Amino acid sequence: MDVVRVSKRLSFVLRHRPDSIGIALDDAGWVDVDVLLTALAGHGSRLTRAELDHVVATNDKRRFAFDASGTRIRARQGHSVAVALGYATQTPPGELFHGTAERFVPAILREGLRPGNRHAVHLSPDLATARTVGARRGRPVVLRVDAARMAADGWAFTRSANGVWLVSEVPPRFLWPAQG
Ligand code: HQG
Repeated sequence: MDVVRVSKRLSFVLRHRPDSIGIALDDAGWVDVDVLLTALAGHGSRLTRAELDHVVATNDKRRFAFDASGTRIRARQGHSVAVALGYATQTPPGELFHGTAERFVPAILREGLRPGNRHAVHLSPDLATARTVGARRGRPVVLRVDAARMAADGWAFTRSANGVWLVSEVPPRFLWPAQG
């Protein structure tokens, strides 16, 4: 089994296109594991439950989660389909980071961080993680987010179980380039 390939397929199905294999997610993004495995098998990706467990357990960014009973699975974040993930609002650390590619910086400083196709803007708890995220798209630049002031102004932050902070948008007044 190619673990990375399976992870990418799961991300695609569980975040963006469950319909591509003929399944539907519930309101919180869950689908029965049996339903998922049967649908994947019917669309060219035969996978055992043990293999799925392995992918979920070893995923570098803990992208997927089983429910408490282990009978349902969902993506922890990153959806473009409508789901209510149900993470509690939390007070963020004083500052958070966003890694992006150099070419996006002028637009971001002008109009703020927008969620794009996803539901939320994704923020990293540390500079190194943000740089890695930014490097996916080109020469990385890290922006610092004044999360303390945003929280004080009433913006709701949630934290995914893998440490990614989510917020609906970040207006430009809370952003500035980070050094290093
Ligand atoms: C940029 C991965 C122009 C934004 C990563 C980013 C992360 C703007 C891109 C997670 C903009 C959207 C999320 C504006 C934002 N003008 N560009 N106003 N506002 N952008 O992939 O944060 O592997 O949707 O900077 O590791 O890069 O999927 O978001 O470059 O944690 O689990 O628009 O995805 O995790 O790109 O990445 P994305 P992201 P996974």
